[in-house]
Amino acid sequence: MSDERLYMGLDSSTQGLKATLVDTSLAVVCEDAINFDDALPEFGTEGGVHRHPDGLTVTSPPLMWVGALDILFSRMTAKHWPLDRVAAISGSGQQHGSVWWKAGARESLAGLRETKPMRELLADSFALGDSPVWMDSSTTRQCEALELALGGAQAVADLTGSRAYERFTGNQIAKIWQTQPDIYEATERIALVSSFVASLLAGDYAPIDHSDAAGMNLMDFRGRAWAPKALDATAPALEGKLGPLVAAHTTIGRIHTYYVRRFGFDATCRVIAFSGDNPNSLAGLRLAAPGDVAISMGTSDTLFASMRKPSPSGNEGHIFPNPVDPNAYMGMICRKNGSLTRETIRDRLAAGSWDRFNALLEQAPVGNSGCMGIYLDEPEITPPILKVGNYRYNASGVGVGDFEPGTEIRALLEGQFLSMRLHAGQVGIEPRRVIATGGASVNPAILQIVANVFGSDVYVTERADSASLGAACRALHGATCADQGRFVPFADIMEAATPFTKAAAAQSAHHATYTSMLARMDQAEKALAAG
Ligand code: ADP
Ligand code: XUL
Repeated sequence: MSDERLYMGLDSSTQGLKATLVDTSLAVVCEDAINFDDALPEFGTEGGVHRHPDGLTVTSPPLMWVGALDILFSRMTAKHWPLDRVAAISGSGQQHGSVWWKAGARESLAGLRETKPMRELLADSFALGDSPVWMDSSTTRQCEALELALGGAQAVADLTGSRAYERFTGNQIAKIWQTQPDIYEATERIALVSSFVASLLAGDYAPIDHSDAAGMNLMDFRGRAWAPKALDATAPALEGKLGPLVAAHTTIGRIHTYYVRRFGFDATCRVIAFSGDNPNSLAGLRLAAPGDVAISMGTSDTLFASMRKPSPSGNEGHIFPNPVDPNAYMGMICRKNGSLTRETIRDRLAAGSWDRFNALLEQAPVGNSGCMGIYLDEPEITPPILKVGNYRYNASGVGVGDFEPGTEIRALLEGQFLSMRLHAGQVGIEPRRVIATGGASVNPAILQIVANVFGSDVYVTERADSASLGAACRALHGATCADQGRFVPFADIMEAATPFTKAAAAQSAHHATYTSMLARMDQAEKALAAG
């Protein structure tokens, strides 16, 4: 039996909880995942969330995330994962979601007893039973107020890295303070999903890391400190409820004895600060070279790249501190209508089969003979279009009611990635090489469209789960920094990682077809955004 040290990454995402265990050469030793809807049906979520009747509010119960951790760790011991060899754990959480710990929760965390599931021990620890998550778009009023208080959208972006966005945690906090002040008062600590899961492992409130904190509209993203002006414009006495900020490679504590006694972890196992799913994916995909761009197709579709000189925009896109390089940043755009919107059309036209979906796609030619579509099941983030609906345009740009199945599927996919290219360009991201990840990155037909729309070859990693893999790599990075008592460059850690595989090559004629469609997509989106 080897006694080599292992490193664990957890990813508490929108739809499920995943775990990846790697060795020091970053080879995956074990992995597992559970889906919230299937494993914890008693919480009544769909796609991991509760959608409220207003069409804007979207929440998830934090106790479900706790229950998922109970189940996943129990499965690890049942499958004999070598948990006693885990030297460090880090993790990833869907960004922006907040967890509202009630006064007294800190004692419950510290006093976790291994005789019971965590879910029972923490059942009474939340001031808010249903947490706002990133899909929520109900805080337009609070966003307007923040921009007014700070001197406009560009001023908010210059300070925090993004203009005010509905899902960003500060605006969600402002809404709770204004509409449910008793809940705000009863709250001792507001965590992000990432720092929340870290708290469960460390048995104490965990600090928020700089990268995920940049998704709150509350931090000075260059100074990496809470911005007093933004805090004051959000809610009273907020800093005390947010706690400290740390760099993502920081050791925040050792694993709580609960996990040692119940699941067999070693008592010296470090907990490294958790971060958001997109920052973790950036780490897992080791994006460092200029022009290396990741497209993550999970519940949301995101596009991001590492950057040295950030130029935050008052119109769109986000800048976060880079989670593995204290001197760098990451630029990102996020589309809400990603995998779930593809699933809606797959279920309607292809009886739930991705193979059938891909076969129908091939019935329509590249460029779709000029037909285009914008499909919004949810209010969109990029571009900001709050009115949901399916918008179809014929080759002359005239709106039409429906398309043949093949044309419909092609219009959906081409529209999603044309839009992504358009907005990536607007925040100064120009891909030379695309690395694809997330659930939909296993689909070769989707990857071919991505390659042709962007005119870049598309690469994939061995596994589509870059967030939990990235978290495992960050666990190794954080532990190495702590052991050596200095910041070790992340590239040194990642030297052992397997190279990417080319999965789709760009075809220049098709790329030209897509380039010629961009202006029409821009026009159509602007018309919808203007209402
Ligand atoms: P998240 O991390 O946001 O929970 P994942 O990265 O796990 O999401 O991606 C889940 C999504 O992957 C599902 O919603 C599903 O639509 C999509 N997916 C899985 N397999 C395929 C496929 N073959 N083609 C397209 N999409 C797929
Ligand atoms: C990013 C965003 C989503 C979530 C869930 O800003 O809102 O990508 O992180 O994946």
